[in-house]
Amino acid sequence: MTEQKSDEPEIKPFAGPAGGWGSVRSLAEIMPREKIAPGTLVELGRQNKPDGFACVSCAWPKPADHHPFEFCEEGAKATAWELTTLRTTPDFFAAHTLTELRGWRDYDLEQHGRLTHPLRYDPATDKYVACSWAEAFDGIGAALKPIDPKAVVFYSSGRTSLEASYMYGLMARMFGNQNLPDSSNMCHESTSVGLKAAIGVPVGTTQLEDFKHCDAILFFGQNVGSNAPRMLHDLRACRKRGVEIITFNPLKERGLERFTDPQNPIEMATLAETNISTQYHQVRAGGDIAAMTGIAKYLIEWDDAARAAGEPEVLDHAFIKAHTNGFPAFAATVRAAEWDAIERESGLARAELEESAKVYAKAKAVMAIYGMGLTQHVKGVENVRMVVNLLLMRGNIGKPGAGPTPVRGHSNVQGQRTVGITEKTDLVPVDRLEARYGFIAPREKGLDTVESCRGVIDGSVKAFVALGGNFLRAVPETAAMEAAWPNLDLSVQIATKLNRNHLVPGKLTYLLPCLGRIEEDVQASGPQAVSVEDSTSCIHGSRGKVAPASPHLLSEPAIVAEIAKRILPANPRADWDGWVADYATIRASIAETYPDVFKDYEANLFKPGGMWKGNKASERIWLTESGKAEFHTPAGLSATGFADAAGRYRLMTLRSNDQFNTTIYGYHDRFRGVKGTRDVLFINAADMAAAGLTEGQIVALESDAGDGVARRRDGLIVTPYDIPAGCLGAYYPECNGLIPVEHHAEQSHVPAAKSVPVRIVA
Ligand SMILES: Nc1nc2c(c(=O)[nH]1)N[C@H]1C(S)=C(S)[C@@H](COP(=O)(O)OP(=O)(O)OC[C@H]3O[C@@H](n4cnc5c(=O)[nH]c(N)nc54)[C@H](O)[C@@H]3O)O[C@H]1N2
Ligand SMILES: Nc1nc2c(c(=O)[nH]1)N[C@H]1C(S)=C(S)[C@@H](COP(=O)(O)OP(=O)(O)OC[C@H]3O[C@@H](n4cnc5c(=O)[nH]c(N)nc54)[C@H](O)[C@@H]3O)O[C@H]1N2
Ligand SMILES: [Mo]
Repeated sequence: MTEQKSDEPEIKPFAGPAGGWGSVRSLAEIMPREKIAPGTLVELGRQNKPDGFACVSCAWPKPADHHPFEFCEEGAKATAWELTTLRTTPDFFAAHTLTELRGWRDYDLEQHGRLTHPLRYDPATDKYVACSWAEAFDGIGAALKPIDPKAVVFYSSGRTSLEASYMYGLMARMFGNQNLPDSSNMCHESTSVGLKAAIGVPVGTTQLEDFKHCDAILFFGQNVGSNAPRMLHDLRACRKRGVEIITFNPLKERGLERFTDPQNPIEMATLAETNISTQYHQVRAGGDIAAMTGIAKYLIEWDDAARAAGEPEVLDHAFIKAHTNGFPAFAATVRAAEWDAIERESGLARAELEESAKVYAKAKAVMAIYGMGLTQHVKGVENVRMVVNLLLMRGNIGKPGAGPTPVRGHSNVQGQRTVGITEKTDLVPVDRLEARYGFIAPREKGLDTVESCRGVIDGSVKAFVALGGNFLRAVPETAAMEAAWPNLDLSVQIATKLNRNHLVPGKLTYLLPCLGRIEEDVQASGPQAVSVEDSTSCIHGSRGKVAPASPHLLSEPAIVAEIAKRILPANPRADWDGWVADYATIRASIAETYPDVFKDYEANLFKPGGMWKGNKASERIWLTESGKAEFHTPAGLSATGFADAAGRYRLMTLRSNDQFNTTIYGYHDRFRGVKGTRDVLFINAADMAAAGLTEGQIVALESDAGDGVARRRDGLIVTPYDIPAGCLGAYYPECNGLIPVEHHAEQSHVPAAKSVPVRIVA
């Protein structure tokens, strides 16, 4: 098979709604491309249903009262991607060197289909060659054992089940480190850090039920139409009840504007649409702290006036007094903030913020929904804290219809943290692990994603094991990372499809193919189920029923167990083989380790709507040091972490509607009107004119981080777009090479992918 070329680029505005006939047509393109057998499509009907499988796409909750088809266009694409009948076999690798494959696009690599055999990289021929599982595991064991445990990284991506994650985290700790970075480190770690400090839980406080009780929603930096489309059902139901939805996003994202339910025959036939946002504010990238400060300023002003006039208060003083800390300092800073600075930093007019504040001030229950537009900034944690500040001002946490609602990414990314995938000691019950397994667990903080990157670049990391994901492509600083990777003594990649990371070998490299979640997983005790935790802390069982892509695949728990057996001393208390034989025994061990969270785990595995793990902040019990919810006073109004300067732009790296992270499904970002290419630079028309650029001109971006490192991305098509002045948009992961590894959220280390300092080179 030869590399496929993209269609002719075509960029023109898209007039349709999110969902609608466009999404049906999009699926009609995907299914034949993946060569899906028609019968296999019945699997879509089992998606996100009790006793079905949990969708491998996003982490949006799976309702108890499900729709007949509880999937969306994106979920269907993700399913098709895994069920494809295409295969990347040893013959494929015999025909292509890695040097050659490194010239291919991400799309073309994954488009060859599922990996079928365990592979070892052969430096002599520069090719992957098939090997036996025993050879791979023995090789990995022999390579890892002599390495200082502190120099080994165990990465995981958020798709991995609770069962495999628990085993993987335990294996790392028994081996001697907590170097357990995961995709969450690039994603909602700002949430985990920010919410934990503010309200004592690292997760959102709301559930699906809250959509039935809110009367306003604040919606920051999440592209629902592409990245969590099933939420559109909940938002649409809210709009039908008259709920106000106030959106802050630099881009006019179609899903936040209009939606036609592709599963509703009447809406489809009549082309009926629901307007989603009732207010749409095109905030500058990094301008949310300023925008929220403006809203808070109005609330305080109106509250002063109301109290002076003896009218009902605007702030919930009773709640603030009983439940919070730090309000006076916060209020003083908000009072002192200048409107000029608020308008400049947010890019929004004072009158717009007044409109938002009016809605917020009269709403009785408000949810604040947000995504990467808040977390991926240098001040990403401050963004999250500011959301909490706004909610606390009117008691909008811990009552029906109210609370912070971070929209998690990968389908089990939140769950991985729940069962021990973390570099932070205080997030794991080390005492209980030690008592149960009879070992001394490491207490020294492990490496997160940014620290792992530093370690690869400076050579202190010697071995890297990846349970899923595409680390090299997902992280910043692509050039330095790819240059340093070959110095690793060992690189192990456990994956379903070929990706860029697999093409950059270490001194010894194994590529191990595993089962996907949709496939039947049969072990000694029979067919197995796994489990995942959604964005609202509900845990769901998932049972794959499709025949595996190849007879040579092993499950993730089986692969982890075999590695563990090779690198750990025998320990009868950790029964790796027993766990693999029957995953219910892994769940029993999880429940013993986390008895509060996993009560009656096995009995509730397939409970409709999932088993809720509980949330103290939602009961207004604050597990913070002070025992109260904490206001946080932001140190400044900008979230970018760098100064504005002539010619310096804020680059947002974005997902298209036709990708899942580094997996590129196709070259059609329907909602943004881009077809046949991903080499696009979205720019404000006035900026374009001022810089003397013309539409369609090919330009480069260069890093403007001031750290003396040259970073450059060529070949971008200048595309005038409705985007705030001074901001640029381009696609992730193609532009990751422009992000310095040290450009990350200060407290959470999430790479600041939504405001990258760059300049345009014509
Ligand atoms: N189909 C599909 N689904 C996915 C994924 C996928 O790639 N494809 N990825 C999954 C994963 S892992 C994750 S984390 C989520 C990601 O889902 P999102 O959180 O939606 O992440 P992004 O697509 O990166 O874009 C975030 C949005 O933030 C806006 N934005 C950028 N900068 C700012 C800012 O400074 N302020 C504000 N207010 N907004 C800003 C952008 O315009 C964009 O609309 O989706 C998950 N679901
Ligand atoms: N510039 C920029 N960078 C970003 C972001 C951004 O918005 N901008 N977003 C960040 C975010 S939010 C995230 S979550 C990360 C994503 O980082 P990762 O989670 O590391 O990347 P993915 O692209 O989701 O991983 C895709 C690969 O996972 C493997 N895979 C798929 N399914 C399975 C499975 O069931 N088991 C196993 N073992 N492997 C499987 C396949 O081989 C596939 O190639 O990227 C981050 N990087
Ligand atoms: Mo993510």
